[in-house]
Amino acid sequence: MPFNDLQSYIAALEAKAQLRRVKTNVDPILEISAIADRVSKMPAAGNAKPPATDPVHGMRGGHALLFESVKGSSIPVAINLFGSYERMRLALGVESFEELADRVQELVKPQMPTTLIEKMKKLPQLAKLAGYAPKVVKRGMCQEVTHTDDADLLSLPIIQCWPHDGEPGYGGKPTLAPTLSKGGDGGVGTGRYITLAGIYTKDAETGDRNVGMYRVQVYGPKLAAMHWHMHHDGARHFRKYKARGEKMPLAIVLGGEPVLTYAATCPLPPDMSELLFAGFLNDDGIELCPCVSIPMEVPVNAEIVIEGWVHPDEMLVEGPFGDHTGFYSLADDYPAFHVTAITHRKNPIYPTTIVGFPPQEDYYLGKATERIFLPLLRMLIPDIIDYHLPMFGAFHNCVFVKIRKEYPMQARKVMSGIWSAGQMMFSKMIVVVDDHVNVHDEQDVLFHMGANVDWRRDTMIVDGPCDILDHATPYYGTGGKIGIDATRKIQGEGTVRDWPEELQIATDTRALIERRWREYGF
Ligand SMILES: Cc1cc2nc3c(=O)[nH]c(=O)nc-3n(C[C@H](O)[C@H](O)[C@H](O)COP(=O)(O)O)c2cc1C
Ligand SMILES: [Mn+2]
Repeated sequence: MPFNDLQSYIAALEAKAQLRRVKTNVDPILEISAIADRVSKMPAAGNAKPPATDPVHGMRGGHALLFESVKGSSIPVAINLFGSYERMRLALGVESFEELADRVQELVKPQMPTTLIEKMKKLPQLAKLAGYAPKVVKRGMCQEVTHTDDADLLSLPIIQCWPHDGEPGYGGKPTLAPTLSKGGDGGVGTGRYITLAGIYTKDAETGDRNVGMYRVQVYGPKLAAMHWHMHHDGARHFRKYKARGEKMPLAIVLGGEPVLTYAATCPLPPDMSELLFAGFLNDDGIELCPCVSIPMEVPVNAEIVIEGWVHPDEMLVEGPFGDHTGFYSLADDYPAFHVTAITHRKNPIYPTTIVGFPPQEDYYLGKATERIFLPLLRMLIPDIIDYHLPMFGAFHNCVFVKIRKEYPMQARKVMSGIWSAGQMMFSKMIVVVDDHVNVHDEQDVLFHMGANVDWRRDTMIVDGPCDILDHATPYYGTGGKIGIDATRKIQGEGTVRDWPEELQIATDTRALIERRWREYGF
């Protein structure tokens, strides 16, 4: 069973020797992130085996860390909480991600009950689905302590991750956006970012909720900037409020059920609720309570909630920020967020993360998604047997796909499918291999790519939307992507000479040497 709140999850990590407490006083500016970066590259705590889907890199991630004494704040900081396979599985309450993939598969099975008996059999399952919806109650633990007028972002132990984070003028962008009202908090960003929060918004028309993990740059006690990418749902919600000329209520949620943190990173379709999905992962609906200063509901079991408004026409220069690409994403204009309240439970813990050169904690969040969303990807593109996002492909930079090829140019059809499948559209390089290749073995994929590809005939370069964090694209958010067909070529795929067989030891010889192996005296 997953956990009800962050602190019971942390207690479980400790019980399983997955957590290190750090009592030494540390600086939230650069020091915590440098420690976390080093630890995330160490061997994984515990002695679990690497999963078959990540045989080489599966055993990294060190320990989760709890910094008990942080300069400038009375609140402890937790980091690398999800930063290994074992911790990620524990957070989701499963032995393997495949368990959840199977449950997702069950959910998306296109079989409708036809007979009355079948319908009745399905009923409990449907009733259960309704039980996954969030439930609103009056008040929550997350509101044990409430600050409104005295709310102060700077009282939280918000970290600075990388040296140039928030540096005015770095990368050539002006410090102040022209639309910023210069009163109040000043308008110059700090290098401190909230990095592991769920951003709660509602659709202005339909009231549909969205939860997305977007970084938040701190500007002052009550001012911050919201960095949602234009392709993400937070930005979509904001555009609607802006079109109506209305301000947008928004809550930044830290902690709560660990499945919530994961759900906030999930590439769900635009109108599918992350809260419903978290309820599904949790096997029970998430309890919410009304915020104290805005029309929004937040998880009762959260550690800390920051409430406020995003005004439609007020922008701040957000960034630069050391990003998951391993490079700085440069400053740009993003909406300003005005804090109206900070609530928290008694004795909260502040969860955070850093991103950068892999592996980091986000790798394991991504790997959970790779596995759990395979049934959904296969529903869209049934040709796909399996896929793999290699650690050093840094998410969308590189995707390996395995298909059972049945007709010419099928690999290209699959590439086009991936480039139109939700956030998979950002895939910058897709390598398609045949079904006898182990797609999780990067050497096997490299071997077949090297051997089977004619670079003129077997590649497809297209233009399209790209990750806005990609600094190599010629334009912001758009650029070129490559598909590489590393499958065996057949008639109808351009000029194909006689294609030879791949080497294989004869079955009877294999059996013979197996039998006689000890005789050879090795
Ligand atoms: C650690 C981490 C940090 C992230 N930071 C951002 C961010 O600053 N802005 C953003 O738009 N997406 C960010 N993402 C990716 C989104 O959370 C992810 O794409 C999610 O699916 C978006 O949800 P949405 O489709 O509801 O918008 C981050 C993901 C992780 C794991
Ligand atoms: Mn969403």
